[in-house]
This record gives sequence, C-alpha cells and structure tokens, in this order.
Amino acid sequence: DPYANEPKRHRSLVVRTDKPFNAEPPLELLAATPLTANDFFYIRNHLPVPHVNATTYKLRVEGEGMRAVELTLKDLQTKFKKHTVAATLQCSGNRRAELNSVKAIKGLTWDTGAIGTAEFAGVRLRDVLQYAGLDAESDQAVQHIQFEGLDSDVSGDCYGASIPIEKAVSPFGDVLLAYEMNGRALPLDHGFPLRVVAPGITGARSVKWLSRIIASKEESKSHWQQKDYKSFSPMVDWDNVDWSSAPAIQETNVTSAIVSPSPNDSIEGPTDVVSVKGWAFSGGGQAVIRVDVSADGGATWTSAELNPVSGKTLRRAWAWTLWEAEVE
Ligand code: MTE
Ligand code: MO
Repeated sequence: DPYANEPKRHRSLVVRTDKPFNAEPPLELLAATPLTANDFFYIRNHLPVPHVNATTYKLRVEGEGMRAVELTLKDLQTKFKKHTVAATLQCSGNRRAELNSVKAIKGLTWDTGAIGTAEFAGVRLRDVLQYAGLDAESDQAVQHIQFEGLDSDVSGDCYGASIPIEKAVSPFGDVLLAYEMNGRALPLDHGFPLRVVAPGITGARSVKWLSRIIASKEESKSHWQQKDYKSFSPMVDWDNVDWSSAPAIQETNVTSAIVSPSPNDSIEGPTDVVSVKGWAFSGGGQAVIRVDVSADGGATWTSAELNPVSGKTLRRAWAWTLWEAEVE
C-alpha cells in the first residue's frame, strides 16, 4: 500500500478522500481566526505523501541559459534572505458542493473550506533563479518556471506545475520557496521540507515537496498543468473536452462565502438582527474593497465590516479578507 506511511492528521478535519488524503476544516473553524492553524489547513494531495530526509534533501535548479545548481535546505536557509508572506491558498475545486447543486460535475466535493491562510516564510523564488544565472530581462527564451514534487505515482510520474515567468521574477510577485508555515517547519502534508507558495494563483501551482525547478520556454507537461485545472464552457464535458483549447488557470477570480450562520441554521434571539460572517478573496493580489450582504433577496444591502489580513495594500493583497455584517 503506497499509502501505508501517511502522516497523522487532526481528527476534526472533514475527510473528502482517504487515499490520496483530502480534507478541509469544519465550517465553524474556517476563518475563525485571520491565520489558519496548520492543523486545520485544508489538505489537497494527489498522491502518497513522500517522507523526505531534511539533511540529505537537495533542490535542483536548472534551465535555459542557466547553470544547474543543487541547494540543500541549509543552503537555502543560510545563503538567501528570509522573507515572510501571509498568503491564502485555495484549491480550484473549492465550493464544488455548491456547483454540484446546480449541475452534477466531476471532482472532489469540497464544501467552502478548501482555502486557508498562513504566514509562509522562506526564500524568494526570484533570488534563487537569479543565483542560478537566470537573466529574465535579456533572455526572453524563458517563459515559464516549472516545478516538480517528490510525490509520484506507480509509473514514476511526479506532481508538477508551472507559473508564468512574469509572476516568478517580479519583485512584486512575492513567490516563495517556503520552509516555514506559521512559524513552524512545514508540516508533512503541506510539503516538508520545501514548497512553492505562489500567492494570488490557484493552489495547484504551489508545488509541495519541491525537488526541481526548471526554467523553460514551455509550461509544465504534467497532467495537472495540461489536463486538469482549466475552465471551459458549460457545453464542454469530460468526453468532448479539447484540453489544449484553454490555458491553465493561474490567477483566480474574486469570490466570497458565508461561514456563519451555517446553511439551514435556525436562529433565535431577542432581536431580528443576525451577525453574518465570512471570507472574501481575489487572486492576483487584488484587494477586496467591499462586501455587501443581503438577507432579502437583494432588495437591501448591508456593507460588511472588513478585516483585510493583508492590511491596506491594494495590489499585493495575497491574503483573504474576513468580514462581518449585522443583517436584519
Ligand atoms: N504539490 C504536490 N507535490 N502534490 C500535490 O498533490 N496539490 C496541489 C498543490 N501542490 C499538490 C501540490 C493542489 S491542487 C493544491 S490546492 C495545493 O497544493 C494544496 O496545498 P495544501 O495541501 O498545503 O493546502
Ligand atoms: Mo487544488
């Protein structure tokens, strides 16, 4: 059983599949605090969790016009400046349960919890690429930065993904190779010892258990870059899809969900006012500037009080905004 060696997980997680392990926090814990505790952070694994020895671990960096370099975890922690970014990761399949209630679709039936926010710390991807000799400005050959994980299937194919060069090398892109999550070493399920954190981009590109970085003319050839995580017209289904006709999802759209009250809760109280809470998030670093709530089908609206975890920044808002509204 390739899944015989899986890590221990918190028992209040709501498990969607066991092998591979996929789970989300219960609604009452989601967005209860601005940063999601590591134990309650959703887990989205496509393959068995690899167990990596941090002392022998090496990251390989190579590609067009670069020298191939190998870096140990210690190299990364001592030779490069440490950066911290509070970032929200969200799976493209988040809230599929709600989509399913409109039309049956394939994929894990996530509720609202395949999203979480943590303070990730590590080195900047752009610093490591520069160290390996990438000159993105003069060398236009490189269009994508590919990532490979140490997790692989029975045929030996590993998890992989890529992001566009613009995001990877921008001094404002804040893409990290993270070795810490909320002040602790990355948990096994979240990519120990090193993962990509590409903020503002769909979770699938933030490759865990990172083994290799490849600067390339092309996108990752991985199944998850080419034949999954793309968006099509409602007339397209799994039998007639032409995968090559759509680009891979990168930045995600704006969305917001209510976490309290839960669906079908009945509320009793001395007044007719209910406190409604939720999260709102946009990809691309775009700040959420307003959340409006209606309890009467859109006749009247209450603007929620916002708690933007990224602060007042408008273009590098990598973390969700929690909100609360008193609604009649
Ligand atoms: N990286 C590897 N190596 N293997 C994976 O299965 N899943 C991806 C991404 N990185 C995955 C991966 C997907 S689809 C998502 S949504 C995020 O990791 C989930 O990160 P998390 O489990 O830390 O929440
Ligand atoms: Mo995902």
